[in-house]
Amino acid sequence: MNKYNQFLSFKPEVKEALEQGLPVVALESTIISHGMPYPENVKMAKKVEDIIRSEGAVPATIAMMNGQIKIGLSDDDLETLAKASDVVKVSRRDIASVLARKVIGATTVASTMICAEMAGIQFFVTGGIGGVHKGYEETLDVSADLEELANTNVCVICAGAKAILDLPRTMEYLETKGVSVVGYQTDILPAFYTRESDITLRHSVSNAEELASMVHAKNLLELKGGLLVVNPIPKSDSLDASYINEIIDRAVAQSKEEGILGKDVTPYLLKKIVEETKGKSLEANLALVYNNARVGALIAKAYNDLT
Ligand code: PSU
Ligand code: MN
Repeated sequence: MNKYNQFLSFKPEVKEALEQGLPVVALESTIISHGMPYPENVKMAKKVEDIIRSEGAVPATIAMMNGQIKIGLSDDDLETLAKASDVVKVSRRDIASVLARKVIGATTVASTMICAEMAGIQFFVTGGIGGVHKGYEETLDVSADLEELANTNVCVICAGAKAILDLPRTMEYLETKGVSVVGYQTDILPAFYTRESDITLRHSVSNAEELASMVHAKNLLELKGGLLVVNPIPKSDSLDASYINEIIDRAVAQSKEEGILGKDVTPYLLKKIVEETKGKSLEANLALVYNNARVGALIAKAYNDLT
């Protein structure tokens, strides 16, 4: 299909959709392997794909196996990613090593964007992105997701970034890098478990068609980089802000005490928060991913209708 072919292995459903010019939505796999516990993770992965199909688009969950970048996974692949304990969390810097060593890799937002672009997929649905971590002055912990949004032309649909991150600094970073952050039916940056943060957005759309025409303009102008759509968690599934933020602050403090560093920080915090909320955060996480899947499929379809 293209020059990356040697490393890309397409699921037939995805290959046909791309060849026929049908709307395709990419999905990441770190959320499966490192973002949620088993078996909720595999249930989530399948349901997200079903939602995308039922909205008239084709899902392509991305991961690395046997030296190949898989664009679209079988049920067995999803089960492996959900269960295996030795899955590598793959960001940009890990891609070449994981492919060369032929080990199993789960892709983050950053690496899923890279692979989606290689595969010719423009839209990508996830839960939340990585960003500037709290206390970054000490650690320099800034997710590679932000740099990827600056450079790679994929539209990412998420529910904002959760308060494990420093949201104002995350937004400053995106502003510096020229990334449009667009509220889907909101003027306020959603904070993952909650519908609102303290941050007002510069751009918002009221429907998928408006968003699709933004992506269209950006593509015609060949403006480099991604576009971040932030879609608030449904009201009925959102958590109380003071309740969840207190738990998050404790988890962050504990991660510092335990000296958690590098790529282990985000999975550590996600796990701690699920434990501390006795699964309530997981329920919210599932609900927002499903909501993003629906909106992502609508946007991919609207873009297709436009081009
Ligand atoms: N935020 C979530 N859930 C997740 C992640 C982030 O609410 O599962 C995952 C995504 O794969 C994201 C990655 O790309 O964590 C960011 O990790 P890091 O902070 O190490 O870049
Ligand atoms: Mn980091």
